Amino acid sequence: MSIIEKLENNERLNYEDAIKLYDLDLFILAKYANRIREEKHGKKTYFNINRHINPTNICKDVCQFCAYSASRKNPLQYTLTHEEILEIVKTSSKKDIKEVHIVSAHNPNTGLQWYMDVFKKIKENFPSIHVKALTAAEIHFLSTEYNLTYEELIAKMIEHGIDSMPGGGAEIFDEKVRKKICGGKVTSQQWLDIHRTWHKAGKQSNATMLFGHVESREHRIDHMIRLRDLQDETGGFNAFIPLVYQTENNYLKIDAPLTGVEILKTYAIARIVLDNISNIKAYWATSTVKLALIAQEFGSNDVDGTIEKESIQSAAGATSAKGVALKEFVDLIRNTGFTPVERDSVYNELKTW
Ligand code: V47
Repeated sequence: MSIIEKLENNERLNYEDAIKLYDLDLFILAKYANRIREEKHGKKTYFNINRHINPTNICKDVCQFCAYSASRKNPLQYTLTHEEILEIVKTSSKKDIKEVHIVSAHNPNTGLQWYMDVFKKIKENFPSIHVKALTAAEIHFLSTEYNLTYEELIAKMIEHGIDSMPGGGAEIFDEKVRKKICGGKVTSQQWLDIHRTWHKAGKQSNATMLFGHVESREHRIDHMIRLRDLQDETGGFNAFIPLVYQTENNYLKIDAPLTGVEILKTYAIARIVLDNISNIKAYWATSTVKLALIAQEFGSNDVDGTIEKESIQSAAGATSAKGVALKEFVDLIRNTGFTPVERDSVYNELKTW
């Protein structure tokens, strides 16, 4: 059966089929990706009102793509106190945020309780705010550093008030590429095991993929299929987030950044291949707001949130440092013919704007 026939029949694609998708014309892909988007979500585009907080940039690991962590490329080390973090949450809570998204570097100097107690303090002071925190890369770092199993650490996370896990640290699962770009940190198998353990504890998470560096199209498909397999097993992923590689201030020199067509093809292919992950998020901080809006026509149904302050991608050249204003965000979604729907962190609908 040809790939077009399989798409027409809405069949699950295997690795070999999925590779062929990249050879299709962008607008053919758009037709099928959009058909699935419309079946699942109609014209709704989800976003949330959230605040990103990055408590420390001191990192034991050296990932070649990272411009955020303190290193030779970024000599400005910082570690926020819990009081400073609570003050940030307090200020943001007045703007009606529903979520704090907390991601740190792997700081070996703070002790485990510095990582854990802040979540408890946020929950005690702001019980209605969803705490999305600790990537699988951080969990692996903490479990190694403090000699805890993933199960033990996850039990502590839940006890300290973490509601869901963000999707960071996945990068690209292919072992050879991973060794080149982030050797030494959480392995692909460990990343998947941590999310499996989190899902088995009854919790939900997201999954990312960093693309546009030294990986090939085959590596992206392999990444998506490994996620699809785990999702078949647990059903715990809410969203897949392809992160477009930002090229500045890091060690990985890329001569030819991705074209808009390649980025849109990747969103569309993610929508087609990941038939068991409901939400495909065009994270505007890495795609740009404009391309995230266009991506709505290519299978994606989520643009992340207002963010307020963003440090990881903006350190590598993205224009996301200050987030985006709520009204502007909503108007942009509406003006592109979609319905802006505010969601909570686990995709319950809160308000149609
Ligand atoms: O895993 C680091 C990425 C991620 C660069 O779960 C870079 O809702 C692009 O995971 N260019 C952390 N990306 C951010 C993240 C995330 C973001 C938004 C929403 C969610 C969610 C998760 O940032 C890391 C890494 O892959 N990153 N450096 C860079 N130069």
